[in-house]
Amino acid sequence: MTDNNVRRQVLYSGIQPSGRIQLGNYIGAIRNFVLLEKDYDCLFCVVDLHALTIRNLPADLRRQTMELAALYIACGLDPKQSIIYCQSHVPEHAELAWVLNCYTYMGELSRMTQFKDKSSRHKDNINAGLFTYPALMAADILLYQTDLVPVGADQKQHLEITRDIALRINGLYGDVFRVPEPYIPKTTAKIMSLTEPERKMSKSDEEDSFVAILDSPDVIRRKFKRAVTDSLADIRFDPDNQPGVSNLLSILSATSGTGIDALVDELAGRGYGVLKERTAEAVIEQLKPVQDEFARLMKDKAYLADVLKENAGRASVLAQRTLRKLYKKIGLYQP
Ligand code: ATP
Ligand code: LTN
Repeated sequence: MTDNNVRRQVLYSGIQPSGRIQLGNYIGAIRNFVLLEKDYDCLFCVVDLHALTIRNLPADLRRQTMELAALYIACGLDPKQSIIYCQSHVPEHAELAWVLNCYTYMGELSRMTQFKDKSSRHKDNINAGLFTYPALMAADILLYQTDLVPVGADQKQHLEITRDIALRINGLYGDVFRVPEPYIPKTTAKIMSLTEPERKMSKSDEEDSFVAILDSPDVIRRKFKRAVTDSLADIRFDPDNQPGVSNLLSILSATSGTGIDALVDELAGRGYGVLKERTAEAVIEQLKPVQDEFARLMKDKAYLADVLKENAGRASVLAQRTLRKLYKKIGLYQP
């Protein structure tokens, strides 16, 4: 964090180590973190406690946690400047989440689309953590007096409930929390599944539905070749009627930097095969430097462990300030 006296704005975001990081996470979230890093005091969290809301094998969860930390750095984030850390290493997250749970209503939580979506996909494991997930997410954000939260469009509702909880507590006890603003990119906020383009791309879905950031070029080509399109044989950007083709155009535009209208003009009259090939190649090229840097970092686990340890310490100092202030305000006796 900066040394001068002017308070820089705080930016916070998190990703779950619940699977292999996919293209939507990259385009909708991580890529923007890198652009914002220089203008804010940033914290980027591996939200491993959130990942417990879905069943993982312990060995997978451990590996994915390390991989996500490495991926943040491989994508260009600087762990000396920004605080890149793991949620479970900073116990204040769980402590604040408990308090926020007591200021969050069942009615609010039951309106969350992520809860409805995940509980319908994991019917055998509709646990209380899945239900109260937004209170833990609010704790992540509010602990650091966050100003800005860059996320994909799917997280908008969770940001709204975070703001509501902050305003509720501030209303009752005076200014405890800064009320955060979402930062949701307009054009690429939602990358859709390759096999069910009406649904968002998600790392916990079946393998062919998403492109993992670490997929090899051959796998990426194969996944795009199999991507669901339609029978209209017309390359147009029309997400309602041609969701598959429109999603490919969004991905191609996001990775090549060419606007969607220019791509539609250029590809008019050509087959879907060409669109798929072009998209696959643009994605491969964009991911190559990230993959190379990731491979290098994963060879140095001691470095990654040091980064996580040191940064958890930096985060904890900040988190304790907010927690102490809140405990006092709400009447928890503090000797
Ligand atoms: P899971 O399937 O485990 O819920 P996920 O792939 O949805 O995972 P998260 O860890 O929930 O990923 O999200 C990390 C970040 O990536 C969030 O900011 C989220 O908004 C963003 N994100 C996730 N999926 C997409 C997507 N398809 N398009 C754009 N942004 C996305
Ligand atoms: N809920 C988010 C992940 C997440 C998060 C956060 C994002 C947990 N805590 C704090 C931003 C800020 C998700 O499922 N994508």
